[in-house]
Amino acid sequence: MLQQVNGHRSGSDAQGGKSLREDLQEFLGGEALLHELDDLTKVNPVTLETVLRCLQARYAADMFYTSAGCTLVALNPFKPVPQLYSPALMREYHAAPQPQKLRPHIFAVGEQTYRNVQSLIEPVNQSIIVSGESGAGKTWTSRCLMKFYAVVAASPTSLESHKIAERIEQRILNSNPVMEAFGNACTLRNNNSSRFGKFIQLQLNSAQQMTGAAVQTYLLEKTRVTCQASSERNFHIFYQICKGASVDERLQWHLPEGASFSWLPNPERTLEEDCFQVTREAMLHLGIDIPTQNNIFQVLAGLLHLGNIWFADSKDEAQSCQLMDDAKCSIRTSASLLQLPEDPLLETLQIRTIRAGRQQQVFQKPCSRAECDTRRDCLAKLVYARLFDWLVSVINSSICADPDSWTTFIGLLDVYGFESFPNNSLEQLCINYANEKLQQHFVAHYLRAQQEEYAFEGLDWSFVNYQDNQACLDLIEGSPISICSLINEECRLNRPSSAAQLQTRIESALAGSPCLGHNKLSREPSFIVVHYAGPVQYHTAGLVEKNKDPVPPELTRLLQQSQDSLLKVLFPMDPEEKSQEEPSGQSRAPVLTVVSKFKVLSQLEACGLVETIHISAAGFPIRIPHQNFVERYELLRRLCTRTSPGSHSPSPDERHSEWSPHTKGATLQTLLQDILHTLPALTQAAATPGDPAEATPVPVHCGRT
Ligand code: AOV
Ligand code: MG
Repeated sequence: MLQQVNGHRSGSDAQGGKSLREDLQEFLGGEALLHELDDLTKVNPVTLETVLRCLQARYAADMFYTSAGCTLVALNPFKPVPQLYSPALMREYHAAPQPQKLRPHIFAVGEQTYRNVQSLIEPVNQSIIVSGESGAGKTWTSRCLMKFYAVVAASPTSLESHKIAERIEQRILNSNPVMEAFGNACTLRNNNSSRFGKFIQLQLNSAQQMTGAAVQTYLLEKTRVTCQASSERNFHIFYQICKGASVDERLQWHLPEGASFSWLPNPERTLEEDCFQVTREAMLHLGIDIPTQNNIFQVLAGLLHLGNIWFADSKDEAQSCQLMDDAKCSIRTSASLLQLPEDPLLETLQIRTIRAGRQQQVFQKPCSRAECDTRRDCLAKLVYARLFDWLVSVINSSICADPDSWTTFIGLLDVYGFESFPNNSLEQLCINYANEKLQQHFVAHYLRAQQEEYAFEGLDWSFVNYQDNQACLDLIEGSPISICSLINEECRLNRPSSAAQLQTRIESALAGSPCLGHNKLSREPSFIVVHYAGPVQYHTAGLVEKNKDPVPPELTRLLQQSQDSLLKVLFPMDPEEKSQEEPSGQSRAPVLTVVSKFKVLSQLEACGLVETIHISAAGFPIRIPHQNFVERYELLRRLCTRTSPGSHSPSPDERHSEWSPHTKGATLQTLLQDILHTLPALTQAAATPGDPAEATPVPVHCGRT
């Protein structure tokens, strides 16, 4: 361990002038073996170019995992590599005395995390954050980790509930196809792109067996239900129903073969028929019985028909917009599938109710065609978002453990990756903001904290510069003025303001931010945020309206009238129900055209990978809290004190100061050196135990954390 630290230090400090080729040839004996370099902290010098070349060589040699200090770099193979994920390999990593000494692999991270939970001193909850751009392989990786824990942390007992006896870990795995069917979609970047963030807590008992799990989701991109960018698709589940339903089900849900739905673009492609069965079986295993499933699919079919309702412009403002001829059948079918009365459904879409004056008098105003469309979309998004949340709660109740049955957990975080399209809106701002926060967490907890720790402990350390994204976060969320606060203020003021005005406000109020750019070439009102992963241009048109996410109360009231048993659960009767209860983030999805591909190079920059490698290579691999260190090595110290004649037994005060974390140069490294130096003496002491009162205390020190 100690040699490793020393080796890393000299490796990265010393020979900065040599080329990677020379250096690697020295290290490996030839360029041909570049791919053998499985730890990026061994690359010398560490630059974007050298790291990239090493990763490229490994990728070409089908080596998809590479260590980078405390992190693991996973490259997406974009092809099946089943041998890389076999249960036999999982067991190999699990059984290895030092899994980190095996080839870098997600299982090594999984196993180390699993061991960290049950550390020698006290159990500590652990979380694994999978980060990367959209399509990088985050969801795949977190699925792999779940499968890994299902094997290595399997509980010996079966559970008997929902009339299905099965292992809890199997049920936890079953949550994946269900959540992905309802929450993932095909985008320009990824055929199975997560359109929500997910944190799953795998709960372990004191024997480190998985007894249950809890899922938390973040900000589903519900706008996708009603609007998909060109070449993108709606959520998978809609296609699965349309392609996988049986003849009877088609009749029941009014989904004849070849029917076309405006909310279902690009239906040709993929094997959704098979997926439907997988989704249904997984739902069944989670306790969602066939009638409930059918109810869900019937409601979703109702939404698809709702999407085929179109209005014609009204010639007279005082008159409601009328339905287009071919939409009449759609509204009837939709009303019947959603078990809603047809006339009130149509009226709710056509007529706005306004309450005004002190008495809150009710006025009715016919909506314009655009307003009718917005209300129709709003209705669908409202139903889908509630259905998704309800599904998550059902999944949670199916996989949750008895609170007394678990003591620790391993958390897995899988969010949507960083996105930049030609036209970015509130959705991308939220997604990229989430990624910016994650990056800050990493910067704060690894890059910054570790270096500050070294400085605090008086180590000889030259600070490694890293890209701190605090300025970008200040721009987005800071106080008192930021992009979010300005958009929120516009929502609060509820005044008509144009996209150009919002752009001007943002640009003048936040002009001092180094992360705010302005694209002078763009004709559309927009602003640019220079994210850690690259600049993104956000269009201001519709931003405020999207952020408001207004849900007309009439829509909720209408859905409360449904006779459908699922909708009754999703929209319970509640006279107090407020109209503005929905979380913000709803919007018409931006019209996306071509996505610029990110290069591998920019991904490395985006991850702060090079800085991570620098700090890891030069840093210390093990950090133990002071108190834990004292407890763990106290025995060693006592043995040491026996070795030197003339020493005395230290008082508690003396003992504390000997172990003080604030001693200059107090590092684990020096401590271990001291211990190693005393080993011969220790052996001697063990052979001829002397009077502790005669021993001199060995000057050992320890790191604070
Ligand atoms: P993401 O989660 O990072 O994107 P995914 O995990 O969905 O990306 O991966 C995208 C696709 O790459 C998967 O559907 C697989 O086809 C393929 N893939 C990824 N990792 C592997 C692997 N280890 N082996 C084989 N194929 C793989 V996003 O959810 O878009 O941010 O919002
Ligand atoms: Mg994903």
